[in-house]
Amino acid sequence: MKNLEIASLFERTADVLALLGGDSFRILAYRKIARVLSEIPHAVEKLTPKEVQALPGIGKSSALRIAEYLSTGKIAEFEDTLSQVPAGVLAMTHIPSLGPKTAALLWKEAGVTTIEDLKAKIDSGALLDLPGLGEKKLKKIRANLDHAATAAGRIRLGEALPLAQALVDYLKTIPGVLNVAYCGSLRRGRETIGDIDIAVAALPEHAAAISLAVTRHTFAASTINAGPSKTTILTGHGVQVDVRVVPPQSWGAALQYFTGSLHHNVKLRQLALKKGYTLNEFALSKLNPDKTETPVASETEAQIYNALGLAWIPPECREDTTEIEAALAAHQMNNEQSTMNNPPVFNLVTIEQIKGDLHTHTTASDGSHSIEEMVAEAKRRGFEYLAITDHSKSQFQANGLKSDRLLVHIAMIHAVAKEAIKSGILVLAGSEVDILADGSLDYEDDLLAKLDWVVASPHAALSQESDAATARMVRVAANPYVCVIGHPTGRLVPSRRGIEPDMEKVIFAAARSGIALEINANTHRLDLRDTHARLAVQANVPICINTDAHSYSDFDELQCGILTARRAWATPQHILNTRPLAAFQQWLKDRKQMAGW
Ligand code: DGT
Ligand code: CA
Ligand code: CA
Ligand code: ZN
Repeated sequence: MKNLEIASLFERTADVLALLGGDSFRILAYRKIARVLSEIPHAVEKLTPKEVQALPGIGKSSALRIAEYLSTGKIAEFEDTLSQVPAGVLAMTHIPSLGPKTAALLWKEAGVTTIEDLKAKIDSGALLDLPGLGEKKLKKIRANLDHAATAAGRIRLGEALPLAQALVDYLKTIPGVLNVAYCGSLRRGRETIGDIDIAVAALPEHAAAISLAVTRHTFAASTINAGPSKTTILTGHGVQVDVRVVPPQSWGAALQYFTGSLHHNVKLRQLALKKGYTLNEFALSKLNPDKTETPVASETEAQIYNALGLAWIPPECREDTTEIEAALAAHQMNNEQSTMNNPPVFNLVTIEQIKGDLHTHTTASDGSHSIEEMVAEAKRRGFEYLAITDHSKSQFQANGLKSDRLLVHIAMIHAVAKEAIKSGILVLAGSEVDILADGSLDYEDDLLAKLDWVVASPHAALSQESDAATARMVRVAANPYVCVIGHPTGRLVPSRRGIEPDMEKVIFAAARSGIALEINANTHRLDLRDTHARLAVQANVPICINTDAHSYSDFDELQCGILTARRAWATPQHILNTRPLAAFQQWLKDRKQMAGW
């Protein structure tokens, strides 16, 4: 698939244009194209020119550029743009506190072309005379350069969540803090997080003390900026945290603004302008004929969305993927109550609604706890059902079970299940069966028939061609012994791409045979990823949000799976394991009857 290659070319070109002071609309448009290309489920090389042009944000000229890349392996115009800026200068723009403007200044006025060069020139004092930089700013840049390796990268959702939550809990204890929440990509539940954004509501007289408190937190390895309205720290692991203090009456506007996404906010501001308003981090305001502004909404997000004629939009949906259109329709339909209730389309699944986990491991393969221990933990967490699904024989490095061991294991699970059901929890004797490269399963049919539950997952042959991967997954979806396909692409965040089947075909195959697809909640996987899960939601294919727990703490990652499902606009009806025990058992019974199992 060429999608990511082309996306990164558009992204890099946008970076270079920003450095050269190019047209901001064009820069934004290229970034949007990059995002769209990286998220569509189809290989772009398989789309017709017409289909490419029908993608959101892609006009005729960009469609031509993409076609040019597909036939020649490059885009001449972009090559030209890219050649105007040295790679080291481009890399500098990804250092926090060193945006495109400063990078251009350092390059053009001081001849800095690499990060090493920049470090040396700061240390020797050679840059002190540059206009618009100053000693303080240079010190900040120097501090960031030491963390450049991590600061330029992104961290996983599951790593960022506990950090941000700890900071939010801490800030709640600081005098004068009236409200505090994390915003940005973290609140939207993205799989990776560039930096953590935190908004605080407080009266101006408390701002300085709050800023000081942030810089004194144990996480703050260094302070990049400590102003009254914005404080930026770096944690020991090089994660940047931006904390912004806003007046209490601007709370909703600030939450909305700093949650983004950028593209969602751009659309929202356009809508505001069309209605004669302006929108910023302080308020939605009416533009008067004499150019003054009168605030109309700012205290809550719902007030702002409603004043624009929209239903409130859950943060996870704010990615400029038709959520504004949906909110417009929902608000019109439900004008009176929209501030009270979410309209059905935005009534997204919550963690409290999850009734069971259908993919877990024990010491029989590579888990850390016994069957009894996993059942007790599941019960403690309030689950009504649990599937024990240890690895199959091909996963020898994970101590996968050979046929004879599986038979004993099934008997042991059933013995535990007999006791467990008395206390209200259904325990299923399952297996996580490898999907072999050709789409067949890792056990014989007569053995599979003895199981209560089968998760079929790809673990090997993850670099096969897209067409082979499609055939593999379509074939396994038709296997009567499969209940759910686990982590369907086998990708790892952020390092392994996994297989890239045509997801629409895989989802169609799942729909046809009545099986479920998994959102694996492990923060390294999140597979189905958000965009794939959204296709499954649209096709009404049931989704299991499973933790794939190998130990007790893995159950905590359920939250990452929930966020991914919410990014897919999944309501509880779309999620199989929100069903109460009886309804879930009925689904399984129907599945087995239909498959002749
Ligand atoms: P990240 O940190 O790369 O994972 O992604 P975000 O979405 O958290 O982006 P970030 O941290 O740069 O900014 C947080 C939010 O603040 C962003 O989603 C929208 C808003 N924001 C940031 N910069 C701008 C801007 O230049 N214009 C507008 N309208 N909003 C911005
Ligand atoms: Ca951020
Ligand atoms: Ca930020
Ligand atoms: Zn597993």
